[in-house]
Amino acid sequence: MGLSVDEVSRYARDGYVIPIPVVDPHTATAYREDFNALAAREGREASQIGLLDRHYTDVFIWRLASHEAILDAVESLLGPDILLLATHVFCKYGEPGGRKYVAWHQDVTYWGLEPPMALTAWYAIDDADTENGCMQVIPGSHLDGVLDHGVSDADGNLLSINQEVRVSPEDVARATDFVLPAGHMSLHHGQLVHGSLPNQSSRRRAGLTIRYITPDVRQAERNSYGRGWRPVLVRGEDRHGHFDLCDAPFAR
Ligand SMILES: O=C(O)CCC(=O)C(=O)O
Repeated sequence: MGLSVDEVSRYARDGYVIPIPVVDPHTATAYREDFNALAAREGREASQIGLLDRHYTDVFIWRLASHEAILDAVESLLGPDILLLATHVFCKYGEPGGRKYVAWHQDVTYWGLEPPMALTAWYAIDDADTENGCMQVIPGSHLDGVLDHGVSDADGNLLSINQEVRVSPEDVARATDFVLPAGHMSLHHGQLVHGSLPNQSSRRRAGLTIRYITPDVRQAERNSYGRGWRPVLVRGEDRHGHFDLCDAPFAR
């Protein structure tokens, strides 16, 4: 089932939709156990922000990135032709007094895409709330276009090149917390300004970000990882051929 008309118009106005149920609690627990096993194999340091594009190797990440409930909601916003651009785990372990955070930023700024358009699904592996550092967004900021980013001057920014966009105190005051029970997701526009504060609880807060684009978007420059994207067609058709697509890594 896709999004309601009301959700689609809220996305156009605010730049996000939340909460969207994806799987039942039993399945959410199974996905969390899959993540626990992956994190145990990779170690704490790598699991924070180092698990990039693991849908190619870890079947549970592929299952989520190609999940029909997620794609139905994404289709309501992007239309029938959908490319899976990337997946990336953002995991902040519970450490009261910890400093790992995500500075205010827009997703598309350093992705080298033209037009700079993308959509992120943030799937809650663990419950995410204010205390454990859930994502925060500035509603409507996607309407301001692509913004200049600088370098963060605080320690602990988990972003790849320590980027940060300046946000006024008024905007910070009206930021919205993305509180999500495990098994649910939010969707946000690639130009929405968002970030997250340190996890001040003793509970882990892990989320899987899943990035989608439409096939008319092309790679104009390298991304912040110094390379081009290798998307997977997850729904519909690619009539543009802008990317060297990867095959689906696992059967669906
Ligand atoms: O999980 C977070 O705290 C931030 C996620 C994020 O920045 C993103 O989706 O780009």
